[in-house]
Amino acid sequence: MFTDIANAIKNSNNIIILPHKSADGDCLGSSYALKLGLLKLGKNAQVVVEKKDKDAKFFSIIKDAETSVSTPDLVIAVDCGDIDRLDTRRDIFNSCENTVNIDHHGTNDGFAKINYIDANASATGEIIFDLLEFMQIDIDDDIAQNLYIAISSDSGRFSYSNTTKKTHEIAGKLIGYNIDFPYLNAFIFDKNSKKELLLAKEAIKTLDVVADGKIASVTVTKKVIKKYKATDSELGGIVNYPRSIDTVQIAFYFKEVHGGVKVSMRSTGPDVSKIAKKYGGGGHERASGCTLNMPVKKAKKIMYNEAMAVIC
Ligand SMILES: [Mn+2]
Repeated sequence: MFTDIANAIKNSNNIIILPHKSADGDCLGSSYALKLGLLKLGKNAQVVVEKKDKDAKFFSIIKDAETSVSTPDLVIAVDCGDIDRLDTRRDIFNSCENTVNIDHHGTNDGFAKINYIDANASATGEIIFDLLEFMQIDIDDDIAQNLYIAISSDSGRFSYSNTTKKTHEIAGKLIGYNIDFPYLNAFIFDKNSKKELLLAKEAIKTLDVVADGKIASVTVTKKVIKKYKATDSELGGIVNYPRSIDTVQIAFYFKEVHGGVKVSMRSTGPDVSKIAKKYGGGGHERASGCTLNMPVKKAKKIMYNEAMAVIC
């Protein structure tokens, strides 16, 4: 299955890599690991992130090299469940004849010319690791660090149910390189800026628990986002607060956006990707999202009803 992607890469010289919007550890770690690998093959490669994500906190641990690609002959979408996740960079994708889609979201509809989707991978980083091995590209310390960030991020540092024996095996190989993995994990999961904690405080004030404690949500309003000048990167962990309640099966984080609400869902078992998909979004069985063009109150009611229908 990697043959088509490997050939597309071999036949190209200028490659643009596109991680999803609201960039997280997996899409950035995977994209930059792939980029550094492509440079080793003698290709010119550049990762183009969404403008809003240029200040994502992950950039202080991601390893990169200065490059620039103007006219790509290959564009690779990384960790993007659907083409909308490319946001303002869809033009870059659509204007190139040769496109690749590498992802692990089960709801991915295969929007590129060549698609590689493995919903069993805990992170897209696992797929990139396999691809680099397949292409016989030597992993070095910098690539290992990016891949470790990717896999640890999406597997909840090897604790979520998407974690497999293979996840651990790859991670085992990666920590054999010179990477400070305790620091990386602490950076991803334990460290907050003061602003992130204040945002969490605002979110927790809105905590709503229903259905005998099985459903919980927090909401972040436009007003709060404006007050703190909060970025997506700084709001990335908010859904973990309602999710952390011991009785909760489905947790929601409602983020008020222009003209609607961005909904993030986490589940202990019920398949929330079906709910997300029904409303134009997607994701994984236990971690999904969608955007609803309606006021928060209405969105909340609809999402709660959907959740009620699938909780145990
Ligand atoms: Mn991912």
